[in-house]
Amino acid sequence: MRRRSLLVCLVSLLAILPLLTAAPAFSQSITLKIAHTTAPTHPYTTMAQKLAEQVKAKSNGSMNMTIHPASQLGGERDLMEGMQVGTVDLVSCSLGVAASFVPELNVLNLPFLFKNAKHYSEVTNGPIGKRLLKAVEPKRLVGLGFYAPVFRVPQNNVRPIAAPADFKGLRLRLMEVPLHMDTYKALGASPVPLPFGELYTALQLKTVDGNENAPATLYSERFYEVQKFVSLLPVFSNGAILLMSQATWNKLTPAQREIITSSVPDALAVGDRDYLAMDEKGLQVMKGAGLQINTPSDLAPFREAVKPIYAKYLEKMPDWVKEAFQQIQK
Ligand code: EAX
Repeated sequence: MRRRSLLVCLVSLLAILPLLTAAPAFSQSITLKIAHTTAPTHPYTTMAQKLAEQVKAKSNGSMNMTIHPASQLGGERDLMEGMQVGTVDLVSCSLGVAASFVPELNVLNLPFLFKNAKHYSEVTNGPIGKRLLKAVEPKRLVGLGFYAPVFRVPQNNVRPIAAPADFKGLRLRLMEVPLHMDTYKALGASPVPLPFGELYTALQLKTVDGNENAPATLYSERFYEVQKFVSLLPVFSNGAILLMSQATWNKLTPAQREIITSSVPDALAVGDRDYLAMDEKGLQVMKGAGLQINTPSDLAPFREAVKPIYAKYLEKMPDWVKEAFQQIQK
């Protein structure tokens, strides 16, 4: 009798064990946090609003998202780490900072890589983009998509940039991204790495002479209020990646995952549309505010100056990324 009741206990214990050990699946209704560093008016926010709206509709209100802009939950580094430990569910992050966690993404950060917005979208929405999204998984992240087919351009208080020599001695705020820092050093500037949330004050107090970002962001963050010159030199893609925490993903049911992934394309399309429109609007407003806007006529000397950056960063890459670079250059 004793042996029998022991056996029954053992069998029932084995039966419930998986339930005890599995990551607690989300209950019926869930609320996910999506975070980023830019203003509530920025395309990162309109993208997130579209995603939240679609997910809520497709889940009959059982899946909700709260949007946390303007570095409310921390800078991009904090947000990436937050996803890795599961305290932040989704993040819209610059490719620059994301590549500090997923080095393969740096192939998209190489200077003067993309010819235009269309080229960026074709590459990031194509086989190369799909493979790069898979490359984030070993870092406890889930890659949902790329967007923001716009470019980062320099802005400063000292002089217009028409040739590499014009960067000489310019203290430029950059993201804490080694590839970006090395590139602007190669162009002759003095890079100053600074979290995004501290930039407006640094420009106002003149602890830096300038910064670089998409016209949409130079506008949404009102940096133009404390700057004089914008030079339409597309040094870097200002591409962004939408990521989810793997810990969060693992808690979702297959149906909930499907609702998220099927809602992403429309949300990213809104992000692209608003970024391109706000880039235009931003340049108009900056012109209206008296900023001098110039377009360097010859990119060749700039390309020449940054050539060593390709060698330095590609040599560290796996072969498939080197091949992807060759593809992109075609
Ligand atoms: O991704 O830090 C930056 O300049 C980024 O553009 C910003 O965080 C948004």
